[in-house]
Amino acid sequence: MDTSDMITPLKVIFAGVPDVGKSTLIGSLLQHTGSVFDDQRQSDLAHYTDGLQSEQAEGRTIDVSYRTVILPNGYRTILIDTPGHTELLTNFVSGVSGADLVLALCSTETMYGSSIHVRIARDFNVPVIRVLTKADSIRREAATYLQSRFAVDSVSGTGVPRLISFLEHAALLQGQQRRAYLEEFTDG
Ligand SMILES: Nc1nc2c(ncn2[C@@H]2O[C@H](COP(=O)(O)OP(=O)(O)OP(=O)(O)O)[C@@H](O)[C@H]2O)c(=O)[nH]1
Ligand SMILES: [Mg+2]
Repeated sequence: MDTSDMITPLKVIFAGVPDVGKSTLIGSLLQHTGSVFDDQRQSDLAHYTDGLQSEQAEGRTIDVSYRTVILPNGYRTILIDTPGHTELLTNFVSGVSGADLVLALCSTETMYGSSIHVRIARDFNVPVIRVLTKADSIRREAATYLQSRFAVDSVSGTGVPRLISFLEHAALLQGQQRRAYLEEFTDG
């Protein structure tokens, strides 16, 4: 039996400026949790959520999209991809309401560029946790400098299992316990 049947799934929204790696990280999480069948595997990790022809041609997310993942501990999480481009910010707003958690992605290229998304998330009273992407190419100190709780390289998979463990723990908690756990990791 799916142990998450009686539990509200953890809803995680991925936020950040264009090209920071939101769609690619979701693709990496899908692959690392065994959520894709062999005949569905994509060579470009972003294509699991960027399904539209125009999204793949332009290499950018347009539609908010949702992917349900059964985590290794049997609990369920819903990963929500959003567009980074500011002209599509209304799509981000529609996704953030009702989310348990915002993962605010940053990289050494973008620095604090996702602050507009962070501000919106705070307006909706959703906990925000910073994740450094493209982390293989930088020194460990940069993660500290950028105040990110997690550092991943979605392409090589570095740091992704640790992020999955964190999501597993959050997903098995409910209500206020889940909220309190997430707030422990919240930045500032
Ligand atoms: N090496 C490396 N490349 C990455 C990583 N994350 C993303 N990329 C690359 O960065 C580019 C942009 O990644 P996307 O996942 O499409 O970025 P996005 O944040 O979804 O962009 P928008 O949908 O336009 O907002 C792609 O070429 C990815 O392969 C990473 O962790 N490591
Ligand atoms: Mg994208």
